Amino acid sequence: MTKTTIGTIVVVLLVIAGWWFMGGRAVAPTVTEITVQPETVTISGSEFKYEPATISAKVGQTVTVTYTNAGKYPHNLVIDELSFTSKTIKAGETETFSFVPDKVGTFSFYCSLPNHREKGMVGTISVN
Ligand SMILES: [Cu+2]
Repeated sequence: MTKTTIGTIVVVLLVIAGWWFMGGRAVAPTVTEITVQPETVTISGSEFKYEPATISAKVGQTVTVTYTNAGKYPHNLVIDELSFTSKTIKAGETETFSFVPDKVGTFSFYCSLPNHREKGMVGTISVN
């Protein structure tokens, strides 16, 4: 056999191996998701914390929050970077509100009633 023949055989084997390797997984092309599905989050606020204190969302996604005030004082939820302020929710009440993140980043949400943020009523929303 000449070097050229051996080279040709090697190339043919590589092509066959590649075809076999790809055939197992590349069945259908991946379709990029365009529609962002809405997100529903349940948050409980009390003295002086949020539960959960970490939530995540996507840009352009409608985030609907069901917020229960499980504490004794009124509380709310503010996200400065997303220009969002909920109404103030009284003790024992539940409110539902929505916002749509318009930028990527990690932002704080907090209770804007006097001193509540300072006492620890802060959470984090990561938007990607
Ligand atoms: Cu509060």
